[in-house]
Amino acid sequence: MSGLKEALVARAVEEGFDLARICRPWDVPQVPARLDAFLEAGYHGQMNWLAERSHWRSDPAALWPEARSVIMLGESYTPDTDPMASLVQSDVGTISVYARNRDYHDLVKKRLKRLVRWLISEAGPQGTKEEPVQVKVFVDTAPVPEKPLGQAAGLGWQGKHTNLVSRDLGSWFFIGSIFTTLELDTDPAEIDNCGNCRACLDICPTDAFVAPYQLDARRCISYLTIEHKGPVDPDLRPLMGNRIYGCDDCLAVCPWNKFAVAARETRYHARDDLNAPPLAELAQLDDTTFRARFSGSPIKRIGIDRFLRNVLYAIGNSGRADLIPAAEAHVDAAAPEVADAARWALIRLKNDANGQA
Ligand code: B12
Ligand code: SF4
Ligand code: SF4
Repeated sequence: MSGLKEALVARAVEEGFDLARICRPWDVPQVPARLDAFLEAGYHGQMNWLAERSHWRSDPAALWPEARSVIMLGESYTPDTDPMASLVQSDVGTISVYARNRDYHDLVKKRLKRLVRWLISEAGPQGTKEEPVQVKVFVDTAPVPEKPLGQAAGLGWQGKHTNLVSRDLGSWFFIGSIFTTLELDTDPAEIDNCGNCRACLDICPTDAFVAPYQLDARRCISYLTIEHKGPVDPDLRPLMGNRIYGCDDCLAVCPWNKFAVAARETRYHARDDLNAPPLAELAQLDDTTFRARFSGSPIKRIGIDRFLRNVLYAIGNSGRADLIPAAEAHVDAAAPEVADAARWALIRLKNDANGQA
């Protein structure tokens, strides 16, 4: 089915994807043992959903036994400005690049659905009434091992920071997949091109990598700001700096990014008000204004309480006495993690003002 495959790849690029390659669902035999080891060590923290359907997450062939091919797609969200610039501005928050504008789940899903409609209409003899082509699309939230499948299809390799790195797109791309009963020609897997580099391991502010290719998510700022409910371990809070949603440090330092060009999709380019939002302003948001400001953004999912908790940790780390009133306003907050973060921030700022460490 090479004619169909070539047309599919061309169509995927027209739809806005930057990479499209194919593997079989059973091409990731290494995953079960590695996922088990990750879960047994407890590296998933509160993300119980990773453990709950681990039999599917380990084995895409078990997730849907009739599937014969997995079309793996990559979509660039490469920033057009330095993503680390705001980390040194103590009065603003840093939001990770993927969340500075529209939610990729919505955009990638729409593209996948359009591509699938085209595929079904083009599939030819296998798409008969007796044997209709079947497809399922996934992006992020399903129990699918997207990174190992992406490597098996050749989108990129799992770098030492654990994410997929592409020779062309570097570390800045989302992954989506289409499972289908069609037997399409496959592509060769990608090899590891990290070599002796360890830039991502060395820059991590919380030392979250237990070894190259292995992340203890419980220490990762992305996990702490997005997934972790309740108060964060006080030992980790100072290391979070002003990162209020996600973290990009390990991605941003990857030398393979030098080949990446800014994303074609302008709805991933940073909104002006999310590039370096003032912490004092963010601390004033309430449920209604938070929802309005982050409508269509992935940030909306974490809710106002976790968001304020993160903003207050950043305020506590700012060393700025002028932010003391912003923290004081939340010391009696109804949400315990917000009140706790406000008190922690106040103690830290007052100690800073008194010249104590
Ligand atoms: C859970 C999750 C997280 C968790 C855990 C991250 C993690 N590394 O697992 C948290 C919340 C921390 C997270 C953070 C981020 N995430 Co996330 N996340 C996921 C999700 C939903 C599942 C990943 C998973 O299964 N983790 C479980 C562990 C066991 O898997 P793993 O890292 O692949 O672990 C493997 C290695 O340990 C490996 N291994 C062990 N030993 C060895 C040895 C060698 C030699 C090798 C090669 C591998 C290896 O085997 C394990 C099993 O495969 C995927 C979407 C999906 N459905 O796949 C998105 C996904 C991985 N995330 C994504 C992104 C963009 C991010 C962030 C950059 C967001 C941000 N800016 O804050 C950060 C990056 C942090 C980081 N360094 O990983 C993208 C990555 C795109 C890409 N190019 O790879 C994905 C694919 C979502 C998407 N559809 O685009 N994420
Ligand atoms: S996202 Fe940040 S905290 Fe998480 S592993 Fe990468 S550098 Fe470390
Ligand atoms: S920073 Fe270096 S070690 Fe890390 S993923 Fe990129 S090439 Fe690999």
